[in-house]
Amino acid sequence: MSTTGALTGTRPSRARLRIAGALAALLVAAGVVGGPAAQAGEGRAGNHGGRHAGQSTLADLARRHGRYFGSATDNPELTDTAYTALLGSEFDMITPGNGMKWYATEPRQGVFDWTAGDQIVNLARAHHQKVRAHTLVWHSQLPDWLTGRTWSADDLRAVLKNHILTEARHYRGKVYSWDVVNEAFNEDGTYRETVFYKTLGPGYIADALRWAHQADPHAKLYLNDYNIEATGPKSDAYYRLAQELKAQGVPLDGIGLQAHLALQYGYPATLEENLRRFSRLGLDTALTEVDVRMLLPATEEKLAEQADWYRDMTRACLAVRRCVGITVWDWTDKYSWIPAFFEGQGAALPWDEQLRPKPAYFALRDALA
Ligand code: 9MR
Repeated sequence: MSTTGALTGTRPSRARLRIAGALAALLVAAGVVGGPAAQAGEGRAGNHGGRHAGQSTLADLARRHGRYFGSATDNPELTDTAYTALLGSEFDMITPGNGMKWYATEPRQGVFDWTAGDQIVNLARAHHQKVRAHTLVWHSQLPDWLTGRTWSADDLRAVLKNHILTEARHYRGKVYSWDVVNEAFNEDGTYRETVFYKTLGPGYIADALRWAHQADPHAKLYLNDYNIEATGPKSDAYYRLAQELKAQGVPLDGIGLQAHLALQYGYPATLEENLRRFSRLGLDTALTEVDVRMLLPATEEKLAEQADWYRDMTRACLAVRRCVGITVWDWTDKYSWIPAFFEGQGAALPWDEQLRPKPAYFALRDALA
C-alpha cells in the first residue's frame, strides 16, 4: 500500500506542543508514564500499560460516549502474553489484521481455512469483545490461484460471490461489522483498476454488499479506505458512491476511514466536517486503522504532536453522532506494520515497543474523559 502525503492541514501551535510536552514530562515525573523508571520495560505492580488497577480502560471511557475503542491484532502476536493481557483488557473491539483476508481464508479455490480468523474471534469472545471483520474484497493479499490467471466476468463473479457468501456465513452472528470492500479508489477519486473492477465493472461493489448482506443480515457493512479522512477527491468519490448506493437501496451501513496518518504530511483538518457529511447521508462512520507515524527518531516534540493528533481525531469522532468508534492498527509499536513498509518511519501507536504508554495514550484518555 502506498499511503501518500497528499493531505494538508493545520498543525498544532507551538504553545500547544509545549503544553503537551510539559504534561508528558509531568506524567513521567509522577511515574505514570514510562520514563527512566520504566526503561527496563518491566510491568510495574498495579500499573497495566499505563492504567492503574481499577482505573477505567479506553473502552470504558469510549462506552460512556456510546462508542467502542478497538485494536487490530494479528495471529503471530498472540503467543506474547504481556501483549494479549492488555489487548484483552483495554479494548472492546478487535480487528484481525490479516487472518480474514482472502489469501488466508480461501488459499485454494473453494477450500476454506478459518484457523486464523477463528482464533481471533474466539479470543475476542473470551474477553467479551466485538469483532470488526476485515476484509472480504481487496486487491491485495489475494491467493495466487486468483491472481495467477485471467478470468471471464461470469467466472470471476461466481468466485467472488462464493467467497463472500461462504466467509460471511461462516462468521454470521459472530462479527459486528465487515469491511466488505477495501481500498476501491485511487487518490484522484477514479476507481482502482483491480481485477474485480477491470473484469466486472464498478457494479462489483454493490454486488459485494448485497451478497454480504444476504449471508449476514445483521452485520454492519462498510466500505473502507485510507487517505479519505479529509475532504478531497478520494473521499468525495466515496461520498458520491455512497449517495448512489443508498439511492439504489444497496445495503451499505458505513464508511471506514482508516486514518493511517503521518506527521510529515499534516493533520486532516476537515476530518470532522467529512464525518458529518457521511452522517447526513444516514451512514455510520468509524476510524478503522488509526496510526500516526513519524520520521525516526521519535523526539519528545514529535511524540507530543502525535498525541495532539490522537486527541484531535478522537474529539472529531466524538463530535459526530454517527462516528461509532475508533480502532488503532494494533496498539504497540512492537507490532506495528509501519517500519516494514516505510523505511525510517515508525513509533506510530499509543504504546511503545516495550508496551509502555506514550503521550498519545494519555491524549486518548484525555479526549475520552
Ligand atoms: O497490518 C497488515 C500487515 O500485517 C500486512 O503485512 C499488510 C499487507 O498489505 O496489511 C496490513 O493491513 C492493511 C489493511 O489490511 C488495509 N489497510 C492498510 C493496512 C496496512 O497496510
